[in-house]
Amino acid sequence: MSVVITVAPTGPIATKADNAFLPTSPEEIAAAVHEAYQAGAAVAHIHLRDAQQRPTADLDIARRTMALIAEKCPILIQMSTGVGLSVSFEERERLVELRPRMATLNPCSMSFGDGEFLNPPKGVRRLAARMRELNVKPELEIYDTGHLEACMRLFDEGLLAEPLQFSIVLGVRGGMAATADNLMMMVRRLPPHCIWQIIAIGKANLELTAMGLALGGNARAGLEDCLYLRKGVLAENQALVTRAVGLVRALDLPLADVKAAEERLALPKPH
Ligand code: KMH
Ligand code: ZN
Repeated sequence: MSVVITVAPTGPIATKADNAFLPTSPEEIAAAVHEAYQAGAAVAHIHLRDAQQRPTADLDIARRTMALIAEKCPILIQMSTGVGLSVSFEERERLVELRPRMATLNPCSMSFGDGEFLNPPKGVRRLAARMRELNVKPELEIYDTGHLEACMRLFDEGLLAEPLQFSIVLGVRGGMAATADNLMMMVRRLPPHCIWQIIAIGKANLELTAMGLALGGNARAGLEDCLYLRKGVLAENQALVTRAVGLVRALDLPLADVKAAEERLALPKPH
């Protein structure tokens, strides 16, 4: 089975003051995604920023970013509905109306660093149902053990279709710590026949990405998760994707191109 590498070039938290390579405008994001595609990424996890670098769910910015990416390469677009801590759930959920092939679904509210990440149960159900109607594949972000059970309840209610696609997110302050133990525990708890990827935030990014790949997962790479290549060396998105692809090659695993990723992720056909 081939391995899917997703690039997450921007995220909701960092700014250019943290890392000058962070792409924030639609043009910069599209260029970074294109470079990541050339380095081997098959999926792009997209957060949007306004002209002041603030997270936004502005539909015009989203449309423009999606169009610029599509002009450059056929990478699969996974829109973040997490967007950023300052944006309301109602604004965030509207992004799926643009019908990206995939979008994130965050099942629970939680502390997120010094802020709050709000995903109210009614809103999550409404968004899951709408994604199913629109054929937008949810990527279920699991930051803690109970988030997995919350997803399984959505599945039992018919709001999610198999194969379920999980991201095991380790290292957010407010969620599970970035440890090998936590990764092993979560992998053991996953339901059969699901698809999963490792998202390792911060310093343990390299080791836990390697471990996730060795355990049979897909992986995410990019400045959303990790601003440094190593201590004191700021990263660029393409270098982080190249590093993840290097791990895939070192493990002698086949790397998924866009077509293989569509199959591996069992993406519904676009409308
Ligand atoms: N927006 C962050 C609080 C997602 O992309 O859906 C969490 C996040 C998840 O980045
Ligand atoms: Zn994100």
